[in-house]
Amino acid sequence: MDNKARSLKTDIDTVLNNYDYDFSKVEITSLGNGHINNTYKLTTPDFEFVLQQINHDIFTKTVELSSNAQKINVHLLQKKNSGNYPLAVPQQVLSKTGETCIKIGSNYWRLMEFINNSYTLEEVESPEQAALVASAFAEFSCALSDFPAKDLAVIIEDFHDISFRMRQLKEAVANDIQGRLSDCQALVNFCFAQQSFIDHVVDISKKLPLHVTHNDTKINNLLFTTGDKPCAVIDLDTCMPGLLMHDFGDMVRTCCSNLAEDDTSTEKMVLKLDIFEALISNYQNTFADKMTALEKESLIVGAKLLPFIIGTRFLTDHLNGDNYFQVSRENHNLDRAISQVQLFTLVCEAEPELVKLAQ
Ligand code: ADP
Ligand code: GN1
Ligand code: MG
Repeated sequence: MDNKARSLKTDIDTVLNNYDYDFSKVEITSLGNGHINNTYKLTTPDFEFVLQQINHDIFTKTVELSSNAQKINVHLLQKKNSGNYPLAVPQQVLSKTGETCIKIGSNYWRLMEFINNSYTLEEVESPEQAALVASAFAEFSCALSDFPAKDLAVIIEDFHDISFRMRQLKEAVANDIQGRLSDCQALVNFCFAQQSFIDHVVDISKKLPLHVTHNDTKINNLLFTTGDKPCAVIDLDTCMPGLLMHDFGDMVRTCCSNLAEDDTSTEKMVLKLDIFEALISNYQNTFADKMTALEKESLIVGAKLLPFIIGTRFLTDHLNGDNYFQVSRENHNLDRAISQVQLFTLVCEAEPELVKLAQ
């Protein structure tokens, strides 16, 4: 064990002393491909848990974050118990003093129930699977349609506000603190040239109703079980009042490309139209009359917006020196930005076909 691993083990032991379970024999392994938090699986002879170190630099309202998740879980569990929510609701485990999240030194941690026999996928393989994915995320928002949105703390202000994200990009470009601008000037110019699309997003956003949305519906925030069936929505960190087009758009972003988010062979990127059709028809059908005509129309705007907005966020982070998203290689955020902007371009080009598939 190196020093880093030893220090992590010591921290985790201290964290676990706060819980009423026997962790004397515990195996710790890393979990998932999240870009923000550090997540571990804990296995004891009797139980399995998920332990998460919440990134406090990004989630500055850490206590509110776990308290939001608690409120949502209580609501979803009631729905489930009355037969109105088909998925599992992974519970946060309360500490000995009843807390949903605990602070050790300067770090925040929480313990969660591990859903048995579950795993995540990074890619959707068939339209049938895409249909299940869309229904699962739609069931999640539908079950929260009578949740009082004002009871949720806003964890990250202006999270999907494209004007805010463009201002952040403009600032990063003006400062160019890492001297990286010259390598990505063309991409920056491309982003700023999308003003008419941005204006359209701003205009339609004002006319759409707020829902409690997940705001990070990438495919690996869904747990699957035997037979690749979705069994739980996870990663509730950014659940806030928001727009359905954002949740739908992030599903398209992570299900409809044949390439991973950070794949550098962007010339080989194609949009999987059969997957798109399965996503949109099942998302709309699950909402049924809970979705307005304008919301239905907005889903295609969301399909363009999410690759674009996340592409600009990766580009901003690249210019700022990779402070936000975890990176594992040089230019990782730039690679992600190039790939997401390419996906945005493909979705825009395919728009006439997407509109037909949405009918
Ligand atoms: P991040 O915010 O870093 O994306 P997540 O909450 O998505 O963190 O968790 C990271 C990974 O941990 C997930 O992709 C999944 O593999 C696993 N995971 C999280 N919660 C659970 C759970 N309750 N049961 C089983 N696995 C889980
Ligand atoms: C982050 O935490 P994770 O990896 O599920 C990010 C999302 C991005 C995503 C891109 C709080 O999600 O907004 O879409 O990376 N989460 C936050 O993969 O910024
Ligand atoms: Mg996640």
